[in-house]
Amino acid sequence: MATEPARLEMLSALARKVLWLSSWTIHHANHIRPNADGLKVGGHQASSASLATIMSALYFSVLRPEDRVAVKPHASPVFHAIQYLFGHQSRDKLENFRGFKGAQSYPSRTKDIDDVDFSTGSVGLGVAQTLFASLVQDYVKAHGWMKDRPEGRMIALVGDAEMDEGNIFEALLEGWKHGLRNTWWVVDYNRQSLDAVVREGLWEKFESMFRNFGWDVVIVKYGRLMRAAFAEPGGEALKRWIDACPNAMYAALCFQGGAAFRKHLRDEIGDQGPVSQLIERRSDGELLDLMSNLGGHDMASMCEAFESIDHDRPVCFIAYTIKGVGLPFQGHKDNHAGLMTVTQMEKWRGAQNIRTGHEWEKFEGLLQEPAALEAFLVDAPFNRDGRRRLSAPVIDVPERLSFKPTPQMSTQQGFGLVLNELARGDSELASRIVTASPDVTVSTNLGAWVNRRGLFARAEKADLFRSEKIPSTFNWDFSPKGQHIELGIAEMNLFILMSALGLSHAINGERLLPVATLYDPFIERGLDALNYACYQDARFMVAATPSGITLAPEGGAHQSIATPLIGMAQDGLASFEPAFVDELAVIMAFGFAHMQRDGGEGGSVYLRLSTRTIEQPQRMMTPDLQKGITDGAYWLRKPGENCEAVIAYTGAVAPEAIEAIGLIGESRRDIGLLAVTSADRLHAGWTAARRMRRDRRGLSHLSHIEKLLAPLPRDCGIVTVIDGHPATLGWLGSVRGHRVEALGVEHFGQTGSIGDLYRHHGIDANAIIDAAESLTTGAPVRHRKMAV
Ligand SMILES: Cc1ncc(C[n+]2csc(CCOP(=O)(O)OP(=O)(O)O)c2C)c(N)n1
Ligand SMILES: [Mg+2]
Repeated sequence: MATEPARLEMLSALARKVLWLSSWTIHHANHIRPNADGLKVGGHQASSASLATIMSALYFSVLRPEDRVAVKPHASPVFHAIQYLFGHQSRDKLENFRGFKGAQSYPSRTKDIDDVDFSTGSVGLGVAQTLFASLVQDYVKAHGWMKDRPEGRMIALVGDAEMDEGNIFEALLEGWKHGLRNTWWVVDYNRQSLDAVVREGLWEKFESMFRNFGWDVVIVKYGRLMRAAFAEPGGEALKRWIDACPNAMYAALCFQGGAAFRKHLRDEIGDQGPVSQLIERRSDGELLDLMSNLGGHDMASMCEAFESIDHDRPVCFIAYTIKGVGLPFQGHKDNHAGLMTVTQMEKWRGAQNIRTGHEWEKFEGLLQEPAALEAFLVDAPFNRDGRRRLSAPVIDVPERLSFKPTPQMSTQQGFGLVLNELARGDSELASRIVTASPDVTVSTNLGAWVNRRGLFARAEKADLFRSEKIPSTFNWDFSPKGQHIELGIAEMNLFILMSALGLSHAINGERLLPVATLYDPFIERGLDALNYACYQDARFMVAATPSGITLAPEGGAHQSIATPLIGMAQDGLASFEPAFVDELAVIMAFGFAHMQRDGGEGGSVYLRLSTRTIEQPQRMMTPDLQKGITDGAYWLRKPGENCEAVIAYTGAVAPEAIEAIGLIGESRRDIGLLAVTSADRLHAGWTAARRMRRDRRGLSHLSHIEKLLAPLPRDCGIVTVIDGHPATLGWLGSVRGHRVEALGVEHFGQTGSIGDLYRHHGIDANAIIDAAESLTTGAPVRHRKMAV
C-alpha cells in the first residue's frame, strides 16, 4: 500500500519543518538564550536529525492513539518539535530547552508537558520498556480489562549504538519466552555512536539476532532517489559501490559533500560508461542528495515500510540514516556534540527560507498552504482521541492486612503469609495484584500466592508434575487468568517489568498493583532499571529478601551492605525494614495505598526483609503504633526523663537490641529502645520539616523523629544498629544534637552462623552494650551476653 503523492509531499514538508524546529531549539538554547553558566547543549543536533523523517512518518501518519512510543534520548528535540506542531508543546518551553522548567533534554513523562509515553535517558531502558509494556497489555487483555479499547503497538526509536546495552538482549530473550506481540523497534542505523563509527556489518548481526528471537526484520536501506538511480543504466554498479563502501568512508564523504563523492566514485569505479554517465549527469548538489538519500531519510520508503506490516508479530526496522543529515556536520565522526555556528545557522536559515524573527512560526518557509498543513496536522490519526494518557480509579485497601500469626517468624515468611491471606480472599485488591520474580519465587516465599492465583501465560498450560500425579508442594499451572509472571534470572527485566506494570493505569487505563521479589543484594544488579522505573513514576512494591549478613552461611557474595542507603537515596521509593510481621502487615497495607496516590504524594515501596526467624511480640495494633510504623519509628521502650542512652535498631537485629537493653538495664536505669521501621521516611520527614520552617511555610512544624527525640536530655547517647551500612541511622544524632555510636556492616561478609557474623561485625548485643557504655557516664555495665 503506497502513500499517495500529495500526502507524501505534506509529510516531507513537515519533516523538513521538524528538522528546522529541532535544530533551532538547540541553537536558541546555545546562542540566543544561552544557559547562564555558559554550558553548551551538545549531543542533540546531529543525533536528532537522524530521526526527523522517521518520526515525522510515525507521528503524522502511521501512529494511532493507542500506540505508545519510547523515543531515543537524543531525539528529544525532534519529539518536542512534532508536539509543538501538534499544539502540545509551548514556544516558551522550547526556547528554554534544557533550562529550568523548560522542555527536557530527554523526553520525560513526568517533567514534560507534551504527552511523553515513556521517559528515556539511560540508553537501552526505554527500548526494553516497550517490550514489557506490550506484555502488560497482553496481561490486561487476557484478564478481560481491555473492553473495546484497541490493542496498541509499543514502539521504540533506538540508536544503533544503544543496541550495545545488555538489558536489550535480556529483554529480547524474555519477550520470546512470553510470545511477544505488537512491538516495533526502529533502529536509527546511522552507524555512529557518541565517540565513533560502528563496526562494519553490524546490521547482519542485528538481523540474525532478531530473526532468531522470532521477530520480523525490515531493512530500509535505499531511498526513492537511490532506487530510481539503480534502475538507470549503470545503476547496478553504483549500488554495488554503496553496499561495499565502509561505514567510516561513507560517513566521511557525506560530511565532505558531492564533489568528494564524485572524486571517490571516479577513483574507485573508474570510467565505466553508463555508471560514469549516471554520476556526471548530476551536479555536486544533486549527487550529494542522491548519496544521502538513505531509506531512513526518505518519507516514501519509511511510510511504505511501516504500512507494509499487517500482523502483530514483533518487528525490527533497520533504517539506514546519516547522523546530522542535512546539517553542516552530517556524517562527521565527532558530530555527537556538534553544534552549528551562528554563521552556519544563518546560511542554513537562508536555504530553508526562514525569515529572521519568524523562526518559531509553524509553517514558515514551506511552500504548502498553511491552512492545508494545519488541517493535515489536525487530521493526524494519532490525535484522533484527544488525550492519550489514561487514568484508573483507586482500589480499596484495608487499614492493615491479616496473616496467620505464629510465635516465631521471619519477615520473609510473614510476607508470604500476608499474600497467602490475600490470595484466599476475593477482594478487588487481590485481583489487581500481579507478582513477578526472577527465578526466586519459591525461595522468597511467593509459593503459596502462586499456588492459589496461578501463573500468567496467554495460553493454558497445566503443571505436568500435577497431571502426572507426582507429589509437589507447588502447582505451576499457567493460564490467561494467572497473576504471577515468572521471569528468567535477569533482575534488569524484573525492574523494567515493574516499570511497565506500574504504569498500566496511565497506559491501559487499568490499575495493576505489581509486587516483585528478589534477593536483596541483586537490587544492585537491576539498579539502573529500578531508578528508571521510579524516574518515570511507575508504581510497584519490591520485597527484597534475604538481606544483609543475616543470611550468614551464604557468604560475602550474597550479603547486602549498601541497600539500606539505596532505599534512602532512591527518589520515588519509600523503603522499609520491619523487624516484626505485624509491622510488615501494616506497611504492606500502607504500601498498596501509597502506590496509588497521585503525583509526589505517592510512590513505590521497597521492603527489605529477612529470613531470620525471631520471636514476635504479642500486642494490640493501636492507631498510634500503626502511625509510628509507617512514619518510620516508634518507642518499643519509652525513655524516661533522665534517659542516659537510647538504642535505635532496624530490622533483623531487633533481638540483639532487646537483649542489650535487658543486660544494660541492670546497671543503667533509664534506657530507651527505638524501633526504626523506615530510616528513609524518618529522614525524608525530617528534611521536609526543616525546609518548611526555613521557607516559613510551617514555622512550628516538627517531623516525626524530632517529636520522638524531643524529650531526651541533651547528654543522652544514641546507639544505632542495623544489618547494613551504619550511615543509614548515623544521622539520628544530628536531629537534636545527641552523640551517636553507629553500628553496622562495612565490609563484605564472612561465612558463618548469624552469631559469628554479628560478633565479627560488631552488631551483637555485646557490641551494643560496649557502644552504650562509651556514650554514658557512670559505672561500667556489669553484664555481658555469655558466649554460646
Ligand atoms: C546508559 C547510558 N550510557 C551512556 C550514555 C551516554 N550516551 C548518550 S548517547 C550515546 C551514544 C548513542 O549512540 P546511538 O545510540 O547510536 O545514537 P545516535 O547519537 O547515533 O543517534 C551515549 C554513549 C547514556 N545516555 N546512557
Ligand atoms: Mg548511532
